[in-house]
Amino acid sequence: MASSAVNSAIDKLLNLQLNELSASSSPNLQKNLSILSPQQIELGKMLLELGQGHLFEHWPDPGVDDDDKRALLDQVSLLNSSYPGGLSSYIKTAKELLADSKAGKNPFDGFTPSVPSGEVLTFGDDNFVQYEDVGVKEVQNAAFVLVAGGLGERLGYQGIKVALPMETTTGTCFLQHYIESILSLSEASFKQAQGECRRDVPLVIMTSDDTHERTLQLLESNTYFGMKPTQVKLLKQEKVACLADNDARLALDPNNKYKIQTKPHGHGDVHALLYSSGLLKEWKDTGLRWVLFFQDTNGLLFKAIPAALGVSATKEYHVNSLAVPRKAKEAIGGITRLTHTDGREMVINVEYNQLDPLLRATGHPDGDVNCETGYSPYPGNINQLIIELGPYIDELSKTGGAIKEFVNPKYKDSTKTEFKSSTRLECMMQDYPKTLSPSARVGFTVTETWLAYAPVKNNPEDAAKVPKGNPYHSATSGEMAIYRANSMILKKAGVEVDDPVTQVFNGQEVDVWSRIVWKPKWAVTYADVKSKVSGNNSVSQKSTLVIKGRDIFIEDLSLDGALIVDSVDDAEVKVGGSVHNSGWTVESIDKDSSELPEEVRIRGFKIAKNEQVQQFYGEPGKFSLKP
Ligand code: UGB
Repeated sequence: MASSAVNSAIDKLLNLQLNELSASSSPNLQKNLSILSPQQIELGKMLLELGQGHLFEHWPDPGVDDDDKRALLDQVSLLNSSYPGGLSSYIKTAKELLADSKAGKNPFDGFTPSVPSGEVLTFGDDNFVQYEDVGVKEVQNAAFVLVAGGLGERLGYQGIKVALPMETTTGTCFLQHYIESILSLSEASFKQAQGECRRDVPLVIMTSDDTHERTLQLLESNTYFGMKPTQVKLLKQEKVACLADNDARLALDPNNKYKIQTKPHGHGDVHALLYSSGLLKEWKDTGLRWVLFFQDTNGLLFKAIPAALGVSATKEYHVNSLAVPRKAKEAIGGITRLTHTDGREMVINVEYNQLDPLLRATGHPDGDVNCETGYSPYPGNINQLIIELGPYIDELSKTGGAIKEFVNPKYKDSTKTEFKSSTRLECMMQDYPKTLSPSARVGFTVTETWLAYAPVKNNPEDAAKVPKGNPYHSATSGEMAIYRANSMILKKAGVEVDDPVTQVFNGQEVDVWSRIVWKPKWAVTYADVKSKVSGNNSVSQKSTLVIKGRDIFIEDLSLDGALIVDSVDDAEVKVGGSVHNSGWTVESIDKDSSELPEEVRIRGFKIAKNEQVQQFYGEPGKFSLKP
């Protein structure tokens, strides 16, 4: 009885919808109504209202490809629910942005750029050490968010980028290093804030269909690298519909006429995802104050995080972007003060492809060039944002996390009527401050590049073409940057570390420093390093020093070879004396050699382990290693 009532209601609905649709121009959809559910019919109607009738033009009679037709509408349902405001909002914005693009409208119309001022840090001075101290205390009140949905097309690596070894001396991958850094920082933070209850600092990873399964697998097969599984949340971003023309007609997949082609929407999705997940509110309720955003392949970043968080807390910044001196034309955005003719002002990232045209259009005929310092006057955005949670939630409650989008169609010719291939709307996480009120405290913190920024983004061929003097941003330079930073930090702490030698790998000239690597549990701040190094120490250029245990103290060590020391947390080990052996060497390899794994080929070198002193202290107690 009840079911026949439901059936007759559905029939009525179908008839009603059928009549509504007859007035429209999609006979093919109309004749297929009987194979669709009421929800699917609603979505079909919505598409017609949005001018998307072409999606049904090729639909055959019922009985042919019915599952495919339903699958298309299921995909529409997902595209509709995963975009703030749904597909109608997506198409409306797309039409506006495509019209602006066709008219050649400059997104910065009316704005004049100038160089902003921010907090400039010098590694190791008193100011830096103080900020680090404040920052470490704050870590207990922070949540970390890693955006890792990008496929890394520029790098061309087959795997996910967070699984790449950050350096090949120990083979530690980026994700392991990030997690261990967060765990060690929160341990240090807890120790400082004695008496307070201990929190598991949350980590969110934004993934996409391209990275989700493999990220989860990497975590699960490594027992979350020491984090509690409940501490880590994966939020998957969905792709957005591609646009075939200036009328924002959705593009069908060239290989499947029952599928809308989709592409990534950009890292800006992270804000809407965090908001809709409910996590922000949960964090606020447990007393958290900061959200730290970071990217997938920067092995140096955590060296700058404590000080930058200290700056946020001291200056009470609602938004703090980390920056480094930028070389003109380097593929990182420039942090810029934009002043509008109507008086509006903001400090915001201008993306690397937009900075040059903006400067040229506003009285700087040379565009994006270095100034007398040898760097662009605009600090380079490294997309590490520290956002204060309270004001962040207030803002997202208004916007739902939607970020100002842009579109970048490649036109067939100057009439700008047709695209070479479909396009889509995109958004960037650093554009979050664009909607903030002028009273919001938005600042930035500049640190030295060697300390904070060495991403792995470019494949060997493209890296070798980078203009001389500009950073390569490759797996080769990313690894060498770890050794350089650790060598520079030890030097600052009083260790005599030999100068580097210059070598060429995969067509890139790099400085090869001693291969010095330590686990975050040994040191997460400069103060930690200083407290663990004393006396007269020296490390030769050919040396490798790997410190894995927490309480390992280096005192009067002369190293010329390879030394690897590990210990359990309750063991205290003093390492000194003279270590001399043939060590581990950095050897050139052929990047086209099919016998070597891709992780090695993209670097152009491998580490040959010839001879070493290696000690593991597995029992609690006090020990001394003096070979
Ligand atoms: N990412 C996602 O999670 N989802 C996406 O849809 C896309 C990317 P890229 P890009 O610091 O070096 C940025 O591609 O976009 C993740 C800044 O815009 O590596 O060219 C992805 O997994 C630029 O201003 O970088 O440039 C990765 O973790 C500058 O700061 C991150 O987003 C530059 O990064 C960045 O994606 C930089």
